[in-house]
Amino acid sequence: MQAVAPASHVDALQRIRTLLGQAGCIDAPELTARFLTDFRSLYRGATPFVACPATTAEVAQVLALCSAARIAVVPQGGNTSYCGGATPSARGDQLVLSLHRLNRIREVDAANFSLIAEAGCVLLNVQAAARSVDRLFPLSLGSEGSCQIGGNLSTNAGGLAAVRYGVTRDLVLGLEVVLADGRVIDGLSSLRKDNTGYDLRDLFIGAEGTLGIITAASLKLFPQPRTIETAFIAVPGMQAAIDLLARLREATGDCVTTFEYLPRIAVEFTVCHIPGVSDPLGAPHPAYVLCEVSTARHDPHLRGLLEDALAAAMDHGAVIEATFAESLAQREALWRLRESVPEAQRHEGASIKHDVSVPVAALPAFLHKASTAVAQVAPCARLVAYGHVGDGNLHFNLSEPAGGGDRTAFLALQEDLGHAVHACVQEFRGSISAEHGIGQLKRELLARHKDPVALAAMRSIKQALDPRGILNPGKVLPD
Ligand code: FAD
Ligand code: 2HG
Ligand code: ZN
Repeated sequence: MQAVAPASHVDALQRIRTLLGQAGCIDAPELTARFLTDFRSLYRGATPFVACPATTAEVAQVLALCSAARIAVVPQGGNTSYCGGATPSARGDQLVLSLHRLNRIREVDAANFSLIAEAGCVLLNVQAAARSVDRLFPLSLGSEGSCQIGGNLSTNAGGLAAVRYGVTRDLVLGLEVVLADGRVIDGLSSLRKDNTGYDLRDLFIGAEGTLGIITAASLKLFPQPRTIETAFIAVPGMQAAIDLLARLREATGDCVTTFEYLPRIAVEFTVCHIPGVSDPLGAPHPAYVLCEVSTARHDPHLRGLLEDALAAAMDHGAVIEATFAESLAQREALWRLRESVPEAQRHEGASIKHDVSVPVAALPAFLHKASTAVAQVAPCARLVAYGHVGDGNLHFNLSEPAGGGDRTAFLALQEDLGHAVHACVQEFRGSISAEHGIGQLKRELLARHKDPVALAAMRSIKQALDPRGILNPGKVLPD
């Protein structure tokens, strides 16, 4: 049911409408619909309208008005996140603030290896801006055609090149942030070194819009890779994959850029459901690694180094067979296979996801233990544990039983399965959310797994920066 807004709300909302004009307000239900549910359709919300400011000054004025009238604000980027962080509550009293019109690249500085992008820039466009001056912005996600840099920063996204370049947090030099009361922190520094007190920047990264609205970011760039080798490698299992990672890091002088693990079932799902994807290797194997190594110089020896390392690994039984991308088209096909896994899994019916991380070396033991634990809870569930093992991050996902089994019974086990997996995560001192954040989905989980002193400190920070509690309430922090 739609909440009845108090007079001050009505007045503030009207002033926001006047401020943003027609171009800055989305009202029609057929247009607002996509802002009101999350990518996985887990949540459905409502909003008075979708506010779409086009400048930082407009964001600041909207926040000042919302703060005065105590209207909750739910920032939204590309709306591709997995935990419902960008979806307003169903009450209809939270204002969705879409950043998509704040989409300018303000500056590209090839000499400083940096650029300044507004929050609503689609990630693909940030990458392209870097490429236009022969630089690399290395953040790379399957959703890069629609997620926005503000969303990437706010979720501290990981993605497919973090093993080499780090997560989003590692790629930031400075931020411009609008605070809850409308004041603006101009932290758009392009400095590499700046030890002038508390690092506020890192507070807003990964805060999922609960501490401030990121309006622009100064980002680190890197030299464009000149030599790239991409291999699809069959391995006996996780232990072999982890051994191989260490071997390849050493052999290539730490040039591994991507190291993604795929169990056989993930390849089967994609071959079955994604048009144009085929199995890169002839015979089936227990598991695979999509590995990319790259250097910023022309290096005719890189392929040889990789081949020698793979041959040595083969002698030790850590590699079964491998194939290399010999063209851009083949490279893109291998990446498509990997990036399509989430979509392919959707075609297999309901899934229960666990985005977890443990220390890289603990992955084999974790996988064994957690697989055994879930098999006891749901023997027919199909485990699809894949992902960014170079970062210790597994998408420990379960698909409903094959052949149209009882979906309701499977979903009823969600909590028990979560307990089983997260108990193993805890045992290995891992994380219950490696890269997808907390949103509204994992708030209770956070309460159970976060150190209580850390949680109390988080609450104090929230109170200090958002005393009226208007910034994305109901997200991240447990009640
Ligand atoms: P949104 O979903 O719009 O918002 C995310 C959160 O940030 C919300 O809490 C929102 O309120 C807040 N927010 C958004 N913009 C701002 C802002 N300017 N200021 C303050 N708060 C803001 N994630 C990974 O980490 N690694 C992957 O490999 C990966 N692969 C994916 C593949 C696919 C096919 C899909 C669909 C998703 C994938 N994701 C991945 C998840 C998702 O794309 C990321 O979390 C992404 O960073 C979200 O960006 P967004 O712009 O869509 O943010
Ligand atoms: C990926 O790595 C994304 O492809 C999505 O983070 C993971 O769907 C998932 O569980
Ligand atoms: Zn991922």
